[in-house]
Amino acid sequence: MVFAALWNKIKQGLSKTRQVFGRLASLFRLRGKVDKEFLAQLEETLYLADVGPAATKQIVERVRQAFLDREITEDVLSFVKKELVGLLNHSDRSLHFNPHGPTVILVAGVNGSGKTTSIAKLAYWLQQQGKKVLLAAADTFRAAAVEQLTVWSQRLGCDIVKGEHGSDPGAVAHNACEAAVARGKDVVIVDTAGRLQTQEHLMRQLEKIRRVLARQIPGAPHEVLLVLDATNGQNAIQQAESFKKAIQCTGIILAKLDGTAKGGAIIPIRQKVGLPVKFVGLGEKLEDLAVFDPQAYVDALFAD
Ligand SMILES: Nc1nc2c(ncn2[C@@H]2O[C@H](COP(=O)(O)OP(=O)(O)OP(=O)(O)O)[C@@H](O)[C@H]2O)c(=O)[nH]1
Ligand SMILES: [Mg+2]
Repeated sequence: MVFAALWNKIKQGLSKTRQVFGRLASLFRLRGKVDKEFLAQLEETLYLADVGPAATKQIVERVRQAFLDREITEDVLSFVKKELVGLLNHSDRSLHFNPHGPTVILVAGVNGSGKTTSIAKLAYWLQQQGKKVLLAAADTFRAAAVEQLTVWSQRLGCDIVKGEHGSDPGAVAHNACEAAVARGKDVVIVDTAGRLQTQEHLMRQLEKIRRVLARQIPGAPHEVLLVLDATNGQNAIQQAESFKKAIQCTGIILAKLDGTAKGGAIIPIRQKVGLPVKFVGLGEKLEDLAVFDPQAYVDALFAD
């Protein structure tokens, strides 16, 4: 996507969160000084945006130390932006590709977090880069789940491997890898059934799918992406912590950012969980996925 179009999409997708951060921008304009009152308002705004207690405290403290009793200049805003970008940076944000054969991406998350839709969007994004994608419908738990992914595969014009309703998801994963190798595909994306991190047997099932993939293709899964629903705000953090422990996730897709003012939650997700956010979901259409870029994200939060 051209940069201007992507920029507009991020801005538009973040419109609810931007309303909260817009208050910060007017706060900078209205108050003449960084004083106690200013710091209290800064704290409240960051809190409202779901930036979380730890990061909020850290930012307020840094601003206090750097600017207390000083006139408000553009510097305060750029200082806060720089702090936010710093909190979001992660050296490992790019997608890991397998240089020797198909890249396997396993996708997991709680029920309804946006996995299947994000998979379709990710497949589209990869296709735009000339990659040949194969989808694996390993959510055999619900018949409708296979249908949903099938409809997406038809729209995308890509292959799909599926199993009978109720069949073993590991077998679907196995067949998908075989098909991808035989047909010379570049990327296999494996959809899985939604599960709660507390459902141990279902978490073990994910672990099994993972082992099947590893046996089929060296180094697989090359990515284990956890899809989080941004509207869950702080609750998403607990999910991320448990999933990370159970299935060694490599990154996060933060979906549904367009539907929430809790876009600031991306900061504690990064800070507390320590997993990089690799993509953000900004709507329900195929084009509504963006590679996560901390600078663009923070700029968009404060954009008019
Ligand atoms: N607004 C918006 N809606 C989204 C986004 N991603 C997913 N959705 C919607 O969220 C709902 C659930 O999405 P799915 O992709 O089916 O979620 P899932 O995690 O696969 O659900 P299960 O397979 O039932 O666990 C659907 O109505 C999607 O259209 C997004 O980025 N923005
Ligand atoms: Mg699904």
